[in-house]
Amino acid sequence: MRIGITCYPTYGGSGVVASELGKALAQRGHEIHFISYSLPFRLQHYHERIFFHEVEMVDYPLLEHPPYALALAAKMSEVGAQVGLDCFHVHYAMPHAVSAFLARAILGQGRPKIVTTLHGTDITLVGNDRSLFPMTRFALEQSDGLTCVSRYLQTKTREVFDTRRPLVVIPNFVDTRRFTPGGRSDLRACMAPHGERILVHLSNFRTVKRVPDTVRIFAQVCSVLPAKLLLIGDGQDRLQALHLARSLEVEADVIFLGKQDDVESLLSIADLFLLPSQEEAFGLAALEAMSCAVPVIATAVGGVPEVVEDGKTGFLLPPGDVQGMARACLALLGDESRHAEFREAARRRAVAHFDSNLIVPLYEAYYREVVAS
Ligand code: GMT
Repeated sequence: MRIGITCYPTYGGSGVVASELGKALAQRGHEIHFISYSLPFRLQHYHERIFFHEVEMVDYPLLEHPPYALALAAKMSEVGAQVGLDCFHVHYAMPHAVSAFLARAILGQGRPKIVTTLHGTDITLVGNDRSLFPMTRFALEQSDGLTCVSRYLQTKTREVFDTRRPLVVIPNFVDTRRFTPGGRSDLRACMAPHGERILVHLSNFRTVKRVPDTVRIFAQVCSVLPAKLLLIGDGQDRLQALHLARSLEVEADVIFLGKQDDVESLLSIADLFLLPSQEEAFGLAALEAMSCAVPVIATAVGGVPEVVEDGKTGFLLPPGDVQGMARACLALLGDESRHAEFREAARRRAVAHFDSNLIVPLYEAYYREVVAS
């Protein structure tokens, strides 16, 4: 098939899913056309059968806010006509599903079909905003196929939009051959030169991730045993996390790595992964950590319990329960055999339920169904 994929190319789960899906589909022989305002960050290298079409924004003084949704629609229709796409697969409803609707209207042939994948905040925050609500609902109704990344998000979307449209759950996935246990010893020695335990957090540092809680949890762990905290990513709450690390006197042990491409190398040297989010439709970073045999200490919110099994592959606590999460970290770090059990269970779960070879064929089958409909 020829598939046009649109996503936010920035550091975020939906862009990661779109990029990894595009790469996996290309490997399976499909022709993939990314249509986005810049190259998604996990697509920096050349991949056979993957093409990139940049959405160019008009720069004119009258247009104080460049019309991204329209520029995207124009580019989507151009690519659709040029290569004869079977399907537009848009990640994140707003405004991508609206742009796809416009592009198809411009092409005027009822093709390409539109598949929209919902990732979380497109429904829970953006789509739920009063001003955008009717537009989001319209876009969902005009899509030929709708998928979401967890059962939680399926229920939430039905609740918020009161829609009866079929909404298929296709969970996020991980390449378990790339995200593997047993990290590089040189990297471990560089991050934790005295054999300290390594805790990792990876996100876009938005408020919903509660990054300051990550630092608070770490400070409690650090007061009991030597440890390092690796913070991967960047965003609005980075400075707050930095100041907090300073005031809790753990700054020397918190390593702000910023945005990183090769997250598998960093995750695979970790002892624990921390995800204390306020809300999380899935928790892709937690799954990637599990694939590297890293147990997850997280909050029991949204779709996280569908990924992390409480008491088996990690521990789930209420949002804001910093003490509880710190205790959970110490319970595992202080008991070697239990930690090893959790490590194995985490890896097993990622391989058995979320491997890309299991999930990508679900997308392929869904495209075929939508294109044939
Ligand atoms: O988590 C973010 O802030 C980024 C956001 C996105 O759309 O890029 O992530 C959402 O999609 C990810 C991939 O499906 C999910 O793993 C995240 O749980 C979800 N984030 C939230 O629901 C807050």
